[in-house]
Amino acid sequence: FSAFITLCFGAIFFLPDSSKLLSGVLFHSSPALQPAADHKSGPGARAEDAADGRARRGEEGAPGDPAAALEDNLARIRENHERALREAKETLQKLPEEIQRDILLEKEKVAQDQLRDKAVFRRLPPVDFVPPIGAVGREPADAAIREKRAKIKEMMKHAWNNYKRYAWGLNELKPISKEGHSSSLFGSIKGATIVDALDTLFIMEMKDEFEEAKSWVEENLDFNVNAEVSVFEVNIRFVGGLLSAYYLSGEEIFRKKAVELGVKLLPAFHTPSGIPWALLNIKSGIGRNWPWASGGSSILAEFGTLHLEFLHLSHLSGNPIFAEKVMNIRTVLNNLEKPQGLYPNYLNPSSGQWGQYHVSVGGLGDSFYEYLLKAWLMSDKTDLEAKKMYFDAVQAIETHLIRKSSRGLTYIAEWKGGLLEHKMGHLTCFAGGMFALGADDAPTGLTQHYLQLGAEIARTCYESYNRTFMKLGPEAFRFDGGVEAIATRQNEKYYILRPEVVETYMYMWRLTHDPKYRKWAWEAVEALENHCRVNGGYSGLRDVYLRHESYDDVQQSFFLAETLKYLYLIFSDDDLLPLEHWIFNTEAHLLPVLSTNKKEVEVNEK
Ligand code: DMJ
Repeated sequence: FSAFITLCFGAIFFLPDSSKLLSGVLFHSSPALQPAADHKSGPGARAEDAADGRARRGEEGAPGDPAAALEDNLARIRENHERALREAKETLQKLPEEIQRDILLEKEKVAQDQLRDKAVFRRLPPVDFVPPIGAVGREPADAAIREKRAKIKEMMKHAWNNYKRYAWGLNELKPISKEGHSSSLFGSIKGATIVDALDTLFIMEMKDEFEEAKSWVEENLDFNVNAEVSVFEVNIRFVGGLLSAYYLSGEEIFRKKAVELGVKLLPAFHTPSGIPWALLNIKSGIGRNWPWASGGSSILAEFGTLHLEFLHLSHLSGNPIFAEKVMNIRTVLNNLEKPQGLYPNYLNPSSGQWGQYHVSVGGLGDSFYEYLLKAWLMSDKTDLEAKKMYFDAVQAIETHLIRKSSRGLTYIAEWKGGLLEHKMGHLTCFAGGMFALGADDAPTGLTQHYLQLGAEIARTCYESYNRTFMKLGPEAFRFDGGVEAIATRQNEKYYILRPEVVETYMYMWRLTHDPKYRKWAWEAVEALENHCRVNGGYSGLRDVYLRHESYDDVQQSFFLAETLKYLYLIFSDDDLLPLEHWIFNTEAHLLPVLSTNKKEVEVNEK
């Protein structure tokens, strides 16, 4: 045993970079990196979740035999832990020189791969820029709507000007302290707010601001940094933001930067299964997973939310490598058995097997489902495999996760090894828009059903806002213990300027033109103005049920990328960014439908 421990410490302290390699395997409780803002898990949360699951045994909605399901789940956890331990032991049975040699070999391989990948960037071919459809719209004819739209543009100016004044070039703004804010999600990459805001500035016709943002990108946006980043966050905000800015403006700098960053992310896929790591050092090319994720797993909502951007990277670079990487993710998923047709949130990139059986349409799962539907739509409806995967998944979600409260509110619960937790996250509220957006292509006879489901989720999420003092929704709300659509735990009462509820209003408005969506959206605007607006910008709130604001002092970059963009679109005519031409990535960045892929992806009837 003592030899084992000595070897452990030897490996960790004396070998260069070995801690990085080993930490994903050994130190699952390492506090060095916090989980992504949207992935509020962590060792503590996991234990609490397990306890909750036990308390809820036999509750309404739990399918099958709960005791057997729990036993199954425990067996799987045990098996995962044993496997991780075996892998750690195998590594540590090697001599320190052997471990060092392995690390050097791995480093060399990564360096060679990076050299090969960089060649992609050097050979960037000329492309014909296709002028964007509906990138700027007309003024709405109705004066009252025009005024509301102008108000939302003024909000964007307030958010932008304060970022510019107090945090220019940094990732985000602290609107109370009036200084910059940096999250570990982007490592030392800078300028998240600038890149996230580019397309919103463009469609709002804030031309001077767009030009200053473009100049900053040209002169300062630097990916040659020694930084460990979240692959998912960097992809949706930076790659997505740059692609969107390119497709709207035709400015080459954005294409060049998007491909340059895409190349930097490629080493994340160097795993035995090709399922990418969650975290990647973009200088060394070494990746690992969140220490809190089940048995060293990658996260469904992270590796499942690269598809749209990576297809566009291949399209704009003329190199298929990006598309190949994400199509391989799909192959791995299609070859796996799915419990009750559901996709667990955790997948181990080394074994290619599922981790814990947790299923969620909110945090950890959400945008994977969104990207299945949007892959279908973005392919000009030729990617039949994506369509099938989406509708199969939605059917399983309806059967096992969607429930109605006793007073008639439809909600999407979380599924933990066969047991339901009757809680819905703010993040989950995007699903109303998703169901409605997919309705047209639903299996025969189900179009109306999915539109209706979208409307019911929109109503539930509206209630989660309306039942608070601030009229802004909490991070999570529950349907148990006698409450409906209300947060009961203190750590779920915050609102961080998230977009998902107004995102669903936007799709529902576009698809139904029911005036209540404009009414609800305007209530959200008023609440933002009354409670989140401060001199230095917009701040999140710690508790939406309190009578007085307690600010979290962060103006999230997605407030400019998503929340304000969706609100602006709700008060614009439909010819601004028509849905049949544009796909919104999960950060609301715009990607045009790619009609050139016809017939490339057929259904895999496995
Ligand atoms: C955004 O970064 C994206 O919408 C992501 O898919 C989920 N979370 C945030 C906003 O809440």
